[in-house]
Amino acid sequence: MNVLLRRLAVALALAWALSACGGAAPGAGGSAAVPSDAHSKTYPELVVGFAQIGAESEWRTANTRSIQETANQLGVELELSDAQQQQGNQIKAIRSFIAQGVDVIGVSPVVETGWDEVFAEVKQAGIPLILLDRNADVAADLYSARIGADFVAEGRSACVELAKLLDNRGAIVVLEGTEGSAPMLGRGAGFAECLGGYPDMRVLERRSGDFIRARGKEVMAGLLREHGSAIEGVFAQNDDMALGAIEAIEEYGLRPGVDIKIVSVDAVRAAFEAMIAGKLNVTIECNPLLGPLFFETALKLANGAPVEQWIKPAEGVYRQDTAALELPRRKY
Ligand code: GYE
Repeated sequence: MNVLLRRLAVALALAWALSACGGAAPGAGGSAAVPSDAHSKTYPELVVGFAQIGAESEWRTANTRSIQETANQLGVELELSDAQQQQGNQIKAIRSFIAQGVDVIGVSPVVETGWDEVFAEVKQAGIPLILLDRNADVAADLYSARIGADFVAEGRSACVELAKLLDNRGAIVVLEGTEGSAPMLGRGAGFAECLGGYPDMRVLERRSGDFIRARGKEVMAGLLREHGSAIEGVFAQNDDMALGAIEAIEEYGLRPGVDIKIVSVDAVRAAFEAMIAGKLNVTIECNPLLGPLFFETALKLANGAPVEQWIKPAEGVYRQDTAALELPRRKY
């Protein structure tokens, strides 16, 4: 396709996609409104590089799918790299995107620290950088925008929900996500801060399950061996680890959701199924369907238009009482 035709195709596809999925885009009611002249604008032939973390959870696979599907809908060329949970691989991918001269770079930083040098290289190359989902601990002028959840608020909500389930008292274990990652740190901080208001709720142990179901099961089995039925509540920092913990609790001979209350984060379909079965009590939503917001922001940046520095998707809290009603509506 020649360049002009391709530009037109991208503009039309964008106009179509934004009108078709605008309502479905998380946070669509928020900050990332499309300029009213979007239909008449031409867009450059866009090449976007995205350095994904890996495929550690259902959340992550839904996130990757959303990015790929939106790129297809828009006819944008997407260079997608899978870092298999290694920061070094993400840094290599970003350097190769710079060498290729892509128009916009996106990354979901596996951990918060260690990004200054490579982000400065992106800036030096004059390429806009979007942090998708996870945050990085860098100066604000090293990236153009972050699109992702408020992890601290999610941790606070989890604490409030667990306190309600336990009548404000009880012994809890925390299954933490990847050590040093933004959601692990943020959810942990929000949970701990809120727990300060509940003097009769105490954390017995915090242990990492790396956001992986099998690790969640293994860690929970170990905690049960050590503490047995003294454990009254679990805060799993994602649904996959909660699902693993549910298996461990059943194998131990206790009833998940009844003998041990469980609150987790993400709101993937399997969490709704577990709530319907009475085995999971609450899930705090963290929306992975960030593809539309990501490309909308990438197109704005490629056109030199202003964007907000932190774009937050809209999210809710789901409990057992509405799980059956919600399940058919879930998109991930
Ligand atoms: O909660 C977890 C995934 O960064 C918000 O990463 C994301 C987290 C999500 O592995 O399931």
